[in-house]
Amino acid sequence: MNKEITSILIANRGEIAVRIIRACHETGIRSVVVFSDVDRTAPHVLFADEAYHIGPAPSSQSYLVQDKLIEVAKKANVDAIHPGYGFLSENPSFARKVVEAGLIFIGPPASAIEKMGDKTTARKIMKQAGVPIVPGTVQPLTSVSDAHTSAGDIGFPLLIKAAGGGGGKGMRVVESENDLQGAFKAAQNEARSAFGDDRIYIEKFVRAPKHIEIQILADSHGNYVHLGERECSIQRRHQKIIEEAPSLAIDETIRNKMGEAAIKAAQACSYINAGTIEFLFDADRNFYFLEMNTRVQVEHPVTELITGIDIVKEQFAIASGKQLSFSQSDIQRNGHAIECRIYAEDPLNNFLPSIGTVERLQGPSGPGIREDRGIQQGNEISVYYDPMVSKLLAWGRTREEAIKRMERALHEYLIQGVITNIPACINVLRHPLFRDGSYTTHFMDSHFDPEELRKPENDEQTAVAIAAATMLHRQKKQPVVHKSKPENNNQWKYQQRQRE
Ligand code: MV4
Repeated sequence: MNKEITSILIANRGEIAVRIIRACHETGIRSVVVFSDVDRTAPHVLFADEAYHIGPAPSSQSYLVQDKLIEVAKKANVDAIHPGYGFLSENPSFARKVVEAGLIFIGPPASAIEKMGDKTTARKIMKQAGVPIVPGTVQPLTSVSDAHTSAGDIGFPLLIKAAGGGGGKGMRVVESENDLQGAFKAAQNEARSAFGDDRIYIEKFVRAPKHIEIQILADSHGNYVHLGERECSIQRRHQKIIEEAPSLAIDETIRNKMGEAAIKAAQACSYINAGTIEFLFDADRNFYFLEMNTRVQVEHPVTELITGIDIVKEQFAIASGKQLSFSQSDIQRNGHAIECRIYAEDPLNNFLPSIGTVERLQGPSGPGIREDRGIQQGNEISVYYDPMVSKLLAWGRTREEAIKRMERALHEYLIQGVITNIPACINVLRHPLFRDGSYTTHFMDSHFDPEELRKPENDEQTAVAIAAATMLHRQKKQPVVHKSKPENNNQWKYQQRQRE
């Protein structure tokens, strides 16, 4: 059953490629990467043992071309392919092709990806397995009259979702019977053009939920463990911004219940490898299965920091047929971890990506700080890929300590050439609803005002820290000039000036 892995092709780019390379190098595995035209000088190319050019910048001609990736895997004579997240990571045909080519896919079986990719199939499986799902239909609806019948059972408000979708695309809230027919037709059309699949279903609409997810690991010998929750309610348009663990809303009793439900969910689809079960968590502390992510997630380091488990190394071990080296009772959670995703985007321009060259980049470090980053000074933030620059993580013995460290690290962060959401992250961390843990998925829309970022007096600490950081790098060229008032009294303005 053991199939030794001595080399891996990483079918990805950016920070996750670097993350996987690091795990390779800690385990003596040869790391092979691929790169597009614009990624020639990207860190994943520089860090890997070998790198192969696979095509032009658009992912459709490079990182998404399945046959090219398998061809490189053969040429480089690797044992396995790690897909990372995004790109081909949740494409069951790719997982199948990899296996048919005689390679190990470092991820779940194609059948599990396929089942969980279809949202009504996933609901049906979870219902049968006794995992709580949001009240609603488990079959796609075929007609408006079907929808009326189901709506009668479920009640309003309800949410229309696309069976072939996920990630929030094609969802529609329906407040009353009058709106049902129109919403049904519109959702059907939207789903057809977005996914080429017009099957839709309905669920009871849960107002202002929290997003809580459980990390699981499953080996090929039938052992399952959960690593507890991450709370990911701070998001905008289904793009997560801040994640933390543990969640203030989850006590040990609920954690155990959700953990058991997550394991049942994984068992129900014969899952193997690392996976995440997403739940909605409502004001009455009910939890409902939402989706299963059949890949390593962006925010996996939050769990690594509080458990000490290296999730990527576990993925390698599982894929090579080893048993999990620990059981549920061995897993301990220690302290608190927070992740801020640093995006090159402009909160004052509707969060649009800030495209350009990263002229200067110096990440923070120091006690309790981890930064997973896939770009370096001189690289471009381009229109071709996700504008995430970096994942900044802070660990503390308490939540307070983790927050303080994160704020300190955000202040240390020096980046010039593109505008980032760093000031926005600082503002969220300081918000009373973040501090007391009562925030929900509505937080960014209801309580975050980008205009606040324009107020210099709002951000005295940022101003001081930025002035200090500016001086630090000026020291290289000229003596430090001490000023009683910082010259750049607002990080956003500072970033603006750098770009002009
Ligand atoms: C919901 C919901 C409320 N009620 N389903 C959004 C993404 C997709 N995975 C499912 N989503 C939601 N489903 C019911 N029945 C609210 C959301 C939702 C959400 C969920 C998780 C994280 C952030 C969110 C932001 C808005 C809406």
